[in-house]
Amino acid sequence: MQRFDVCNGDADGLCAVVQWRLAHPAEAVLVTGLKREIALLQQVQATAGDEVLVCDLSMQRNLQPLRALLAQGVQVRYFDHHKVDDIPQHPALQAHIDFDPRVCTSLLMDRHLGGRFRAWALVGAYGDNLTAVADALATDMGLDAATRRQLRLLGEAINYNAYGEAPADQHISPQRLYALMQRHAQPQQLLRDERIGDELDALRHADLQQALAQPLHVLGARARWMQLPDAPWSRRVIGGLANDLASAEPGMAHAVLQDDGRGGYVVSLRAPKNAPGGADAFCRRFGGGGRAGAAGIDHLPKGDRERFLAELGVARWGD
Ligand SMILES: [Mn+2]
Repeated sequence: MQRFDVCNGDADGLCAVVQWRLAHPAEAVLVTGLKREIALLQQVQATAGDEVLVCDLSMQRNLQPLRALLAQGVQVRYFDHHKVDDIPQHPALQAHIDFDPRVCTSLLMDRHLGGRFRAWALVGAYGDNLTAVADALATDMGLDAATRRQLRLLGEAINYNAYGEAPADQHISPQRLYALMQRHAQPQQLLRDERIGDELDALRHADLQQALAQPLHVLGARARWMQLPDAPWSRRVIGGLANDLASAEPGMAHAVLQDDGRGGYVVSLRAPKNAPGGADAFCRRFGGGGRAGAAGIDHLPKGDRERFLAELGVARWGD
């Protein structure tokens, strides 16, 4: 019998599996990847009687391989907080799915395990940006402000490590990172005994400094934009940078254009925080998509940049 642990390579995914394997120690094949790699279940080569744990990967995006595994007689435990239309009813599927915006997969695992490895759950929750929820839980368990801050930095740093277009953009592979995390029943021990937390935190800040050294251009009264070169640091930083710029100037929309090395740009767009609508519709005009407040374009040809900027300067935001 083989076991497979399948998870998103961000903090929430890794911290969910860490909690499970601390509670249920056993050899398992870890299948994980970059943050943008969601369809991971199709990589699992399991047969009847095998066990598969899935954490923090949209069931909607993995339905086909899930159904195939269940039909083959594989036991599946599924923990996730992304929207899914219909959960297959099958005796071999144990599903822990909740799309309440105040939970993440690490917190669902924490609920299932009765809070046994809660500090790891907090790291996952901080990584998924559930700062207020995590702070409240941390305070409840008696953690002081300095420890809360440490766990938050670790969660954000592990989350940051999952960004990038390719494994070569990552400071450490999620497989190696998981192995370091798994050795410690408490994340505080990892922070004390290993350098990886500090390394990831320092890298994240160095990336942001490089980005903020690029010129920030103003377009009319309501938009600003920045261009980043074709480099690993810019592929890691683009999403977080757009969020930081948006928070710093809530009255403005922000676009970050990153040279993709293929004759165009990857675009990350944020509507003004005080009128958080229209980003998805704007990006759709250029072949992109996303959510009302945060959207993007995978490839904006260089020849379309001037039109993009002209339209950005006069765009209307909000609903
Ligand atoms: Mn998550």
